[in-house]
Amino acid sequence: MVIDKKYLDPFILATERAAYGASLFKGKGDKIAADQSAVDEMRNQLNKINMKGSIVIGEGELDQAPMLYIGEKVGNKSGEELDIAVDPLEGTNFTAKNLPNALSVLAVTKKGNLLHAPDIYMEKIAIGAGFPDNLVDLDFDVEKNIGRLAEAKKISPNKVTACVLKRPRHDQIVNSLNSLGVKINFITDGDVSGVISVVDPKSNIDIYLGIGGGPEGVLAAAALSCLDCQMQVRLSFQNDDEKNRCRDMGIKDLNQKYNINDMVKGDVIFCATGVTDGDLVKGIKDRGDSFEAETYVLHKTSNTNKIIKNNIKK
Ligand code: VTB
Repeated sequence: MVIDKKYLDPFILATERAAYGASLFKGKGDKIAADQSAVDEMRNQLNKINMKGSIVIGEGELDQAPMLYIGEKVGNKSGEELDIAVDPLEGTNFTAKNLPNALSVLAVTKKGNLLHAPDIYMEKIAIGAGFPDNLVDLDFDVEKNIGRLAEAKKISPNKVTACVLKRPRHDQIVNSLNSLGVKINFITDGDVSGVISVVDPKSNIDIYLGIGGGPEGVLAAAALSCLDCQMQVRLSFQNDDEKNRCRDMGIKDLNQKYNINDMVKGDVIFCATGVTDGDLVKGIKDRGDSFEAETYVLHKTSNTNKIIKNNIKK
């Protein structure tokens, strides 16, 4: 089941507009206002699209988020039934402090084809394309994963580069990587682009490891599913309330490991527009009556994999 290519432009415009909305708050120290502006712009554009769309990953559940909440219907109620995962502003801190790598991100599948990930933490491991299946696994220790990856790449473990979100919860992973001599590229936020960096030839990153947001995990999986990469995740619970919420959502096995095909089925569109300049794409440039936006676009069935630069009327 293919998503018609005609959907590419209107979805690209949704992340372009959201990135523009967020960019108005660059460096202003107000991450909530930046996020709200991105949400408003994205929602406005999504509602113009000829589709029966459903937000499956969004700003939160209805009681926490009045807009782009999980379950919200978007689109003009004609056309294809689509499921949409959105992160209108991935990197609210980056935007508020005018730091690199803030993005506006979305992914689209046919109805029923995207994992409804709860907004809790998720363990993640990801590697690039062209490796034997199941080379790395969340149940292997760091030594084993790095050893198997190094062997497949025909390099020694101390030539491997890993990307890790800088958080105390990753101390043990970091100690293991240090003792193997692995080079670590720390990020302070933004693990959607962190995970995608395993496939970016400019980044030299071989593996992504660590715990980050669940919704961000599914968005990254949508991108990697277009690129033949490997990723495995598992929900990571902080308390019983989170476990109960997941049971209520219909998740039976709380310890399940999900591979890309368990998270994203069939055709998928992925768009990420830069808010601030970043590793993946450049940020929004204000040109007076218009703005310039750079977007990383993937569409599995049309083999679209490109960076698009557009000039858009404000
Ligand atoms: C994670 C990560 C995101 O925020 O959700 C992180 O996936 C929050 O983690 O990419 P902490 O609770 O440890 O701060 C991001 O970095 C940005 O939204």
